[in-house]
Amino acid sequence: MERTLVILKPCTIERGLIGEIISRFEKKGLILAAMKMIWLTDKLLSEHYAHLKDQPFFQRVKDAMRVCPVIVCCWEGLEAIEVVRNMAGKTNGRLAAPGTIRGDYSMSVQENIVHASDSVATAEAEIKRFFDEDEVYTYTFSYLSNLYANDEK
Ligand code: IDP
Ligand code: MG
Repeated sequence: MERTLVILKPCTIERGLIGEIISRFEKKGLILAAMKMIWLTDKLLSEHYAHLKDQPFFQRVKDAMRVCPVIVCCWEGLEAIEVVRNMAGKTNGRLAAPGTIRGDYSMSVQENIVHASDSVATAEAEIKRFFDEDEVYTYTFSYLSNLYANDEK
């Protein structure tokens, strides 16, 4: 099983879409391993978006993530990182395919509803960045046999 980090961005909180977005991950069959609401700091965001530090929109993107508290969550499942990235869709909401989260809820490159880890290495680093070890739970679901075949688990 893999774990991946998702952030519901301020645009999602302010538009009242928390339940709808969380519900998509639940319905897909991902298991919630951790979740909390936090007000991000510029320092944490500089780390999180370090790959954008030379972009003209770096500060603007960080500021947009601090408009209000966000919800960070960790979802678990087989190949969860790729599954969640595919569910999120392309960065630009206008180009994201209908049926994806960004494709269904976003008209913007910046205000694009969710952050989702993009590789095994980033998922591991991002989960550590936002959660203490004892905030990420391991537990078994009785309905796991309905989600996966025996040889998939
Ligand atoms: P991703 O979120 O699809 O992984 P990244 O390239 O990692 O995309 O960029 C992180 C975030 O920075 C995006 O989700 C978006 O909010 C913002 N961003 C990326 N490119 C642009 C841009 O060209 N203009 C404004 N904001 C951008
Ligand atoms: Mg990214």
